[in-house]
Amino acid sequence: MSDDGRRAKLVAAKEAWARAGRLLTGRPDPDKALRLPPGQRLVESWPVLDLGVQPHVPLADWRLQIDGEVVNPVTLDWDGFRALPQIEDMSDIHCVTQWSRYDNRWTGVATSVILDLVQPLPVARHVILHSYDGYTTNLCLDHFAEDGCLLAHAHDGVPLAREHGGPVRAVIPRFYFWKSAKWLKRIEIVAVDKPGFWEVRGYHNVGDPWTEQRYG
Ligand SMILES: Nc1nc2c(c(=O)[nH]1)N[C@H]1C(S)=C(S)[C@@H](COP(=O)(O)O)O[C@H]1N2
Ligand SMILES: [Mo]
Repeated sequence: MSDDGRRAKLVAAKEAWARAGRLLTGRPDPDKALRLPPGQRLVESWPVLDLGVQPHVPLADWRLQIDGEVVNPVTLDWDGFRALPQIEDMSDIHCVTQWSRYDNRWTGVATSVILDLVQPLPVARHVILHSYDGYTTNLCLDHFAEDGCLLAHAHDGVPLAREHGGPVRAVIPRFYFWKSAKWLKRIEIVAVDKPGFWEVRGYHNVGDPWTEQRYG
């Protein structure tokens, strides 16, 4: 099947889930509720989810553009990105397709460092993440700036594999994992919200796993 065909099939299947409200359980599991959000199950493996294409971006060609409602728009190349202060953070993954994966150790640049660099204007309220595969997803600027959010280039101490979004992906642990854009290309800071790829296809605009904001 062609890439376009695969993508269309995958998108249609997930849109049907949203229409049917599948996986909504409405109640947390009392034994696991402290760490496992309602309706989720723990996995040891690390599933790969994409739109049927995994872009290959050589480090020499990789750029990250941060622009929009900011004082100082910036385009980083690989050396510029790696020269920024690096942190490590451990967090859990919760995917809307029901799997959760604990204790992911991410290395990269805190989103707060990126925001300090570009200085959002007072009108800035939302962030649109754009990826090399054409994917987009949207977040509140305040949520994007939270502790634990980073632009990651390594996972458990090894460079992030292409299938998981390398060279660099967003990691936004507080929300379902579709908000964590892989193959990150551009961070657009905006005044007016704009729903992204899954958000316009029946998925929730915010995506908090603890209140099961799967569809909306
Ligand atoms: N660029 C891009 N980012 C993406 C996606 C995608 O298709 N393209 N899928 C999202 C979804 S639905 C999930 S669950 C996670 C999956 O990340 P993983 O493949 O590393 O588990 O990436 C998210 N980020
Ligand atoms: Mo997902």
